[in-house]
Amino acid sequence: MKSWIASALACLLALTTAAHANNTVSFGNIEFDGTIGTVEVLWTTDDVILAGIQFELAGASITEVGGGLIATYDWSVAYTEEMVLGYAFGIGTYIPPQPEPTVLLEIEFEAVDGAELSFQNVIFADNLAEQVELDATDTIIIDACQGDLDGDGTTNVNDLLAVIAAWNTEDPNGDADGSGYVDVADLLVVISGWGPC
Ligand SMILES: [Ca+2]
Ligand SMILES: [Ca+2]
Repeated sequence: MKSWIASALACLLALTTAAHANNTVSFGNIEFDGTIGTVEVLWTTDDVILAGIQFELAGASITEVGGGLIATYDWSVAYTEEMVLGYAFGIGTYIPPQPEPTVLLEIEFEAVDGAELSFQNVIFADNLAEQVELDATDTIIIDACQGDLDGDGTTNVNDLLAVIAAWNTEDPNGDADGSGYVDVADLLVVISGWGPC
């Protein structure tokens, strides 16, 4: 009897873990000038039909919310400095599954340089008004001087060379996005941050 329960629990756990892996809330592109910025919130799911969202953004004060799928599907949106609330107002406005990470909405914010953004108290509901199991553990460090690897206050060819010198290694001197590895993503960070800051 006990082993039956154990295997049933193990099976349930496996199913739950799979469900977590399917549905993800994460950060996309970010722009930040030292005091104000914009960040994309991405949504990925294989099978959830989304009807409502609620979450808090830690690390910044929200000043505006819009764009993305919630604009495309004409959702009702409300927000405070900390929290975003959005919901479909009619059956035809549910957001269908998004197998690839897709911009759910964009947040304009005020924050201090170097702050870490994260999601808190994330509640996503499907078309049956049931809470969706999801992974919202992504975090992002906001950096007013993106790509400035040598810290001289400007992102230029020296930073590009730092990436190339550390290519395909774990050398932090070339790791512009802080991923722990130096690859094409770091090149893109340097290029997008090009210029004085
Ligand atoms: Ca530099
Ligand atoms: Ca990297």
